[in-house]
Amino acid sequence: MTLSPAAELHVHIEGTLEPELIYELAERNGIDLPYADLDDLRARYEFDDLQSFLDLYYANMQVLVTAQDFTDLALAYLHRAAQANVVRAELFFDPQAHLVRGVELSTVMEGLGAAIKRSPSETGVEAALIACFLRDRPPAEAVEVLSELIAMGAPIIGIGLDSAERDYPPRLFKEVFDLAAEHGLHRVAHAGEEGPADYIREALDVLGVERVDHGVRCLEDPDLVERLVRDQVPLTVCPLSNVRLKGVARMEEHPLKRMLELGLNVSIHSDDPAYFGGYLDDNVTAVRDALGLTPEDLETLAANSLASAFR
Ligand code: ES4
Ligand code: ZN
Repeated sequence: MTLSPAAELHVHIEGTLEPELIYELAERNGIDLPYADLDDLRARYEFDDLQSFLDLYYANMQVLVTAQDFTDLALAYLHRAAQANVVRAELFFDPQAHLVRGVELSTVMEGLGAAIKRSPSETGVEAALIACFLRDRPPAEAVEVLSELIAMGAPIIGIGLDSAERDYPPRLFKEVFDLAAEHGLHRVAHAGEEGPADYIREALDVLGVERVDHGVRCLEDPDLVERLVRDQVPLTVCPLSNVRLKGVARMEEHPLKRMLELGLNVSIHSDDPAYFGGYLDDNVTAVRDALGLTPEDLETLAANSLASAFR
């Protein structure tokens, strides 16, 4: 099936690290992996919730060491995205997750910067970078890291907020979002994935975000839904992620169709495709089959993604 052209607006580049590439990079960098073999690693891709996934996601990043590693990771993803008819990809990355391991910001930016530069000619996908800050790290550290990114002229179009959501309300990160705004950077945040609907409202009101990543728990708050519909706030929904992290019990119960019917500005994305069982096309076919989405629904979802892109 050929899908309509779409924009991938919610993908963590570190979450595109496939088990095979983990082994390849470990070998290249002389790193001993704590797994018996590739199958042992693959068997660990079963999660109970967001935190159980994040534990493996952060552990596997240890194989990313050189600028070349980051370039290879991003280009491998962009080639795969092209197969799903992605024409524009706005890639999240987690600078703090690399800094805490002793990998310099300049290494990360050199590697990812080279990939987005080469992508149009090598993969046909136009790519951009969004630096995400970890809500389970100190807010002051986020300000420090964004200041460094700005000072070095890093090729980022915006900032986001990710990692463990519960008990880390968006308002804690007002300062870094204000700094981003002062520098003309776009702003997005994960909210309403595991956290309450109120975090979505806070992300809009306190952080000034232009898109909400996930946002599915808005459905618990009718007044918020009304506002999101009225303002057509983009919600970047990741169906396979929601099922694999057990926010939604089965794909048949995913609220995406209901969200479309309510008039919310939703689009489909892949989050951490190497961990959650598939890329953008896999997400689209999974929800289509489980929820009986029509060709018109799919067209609306793809059009929403393109309209919500920062370009
Ligand atoms: C993430 Cl699924 C998800 N949620 C929050 N933070 C993340 N970082 C990478 N994947
Ligand atoms: Zn995400």
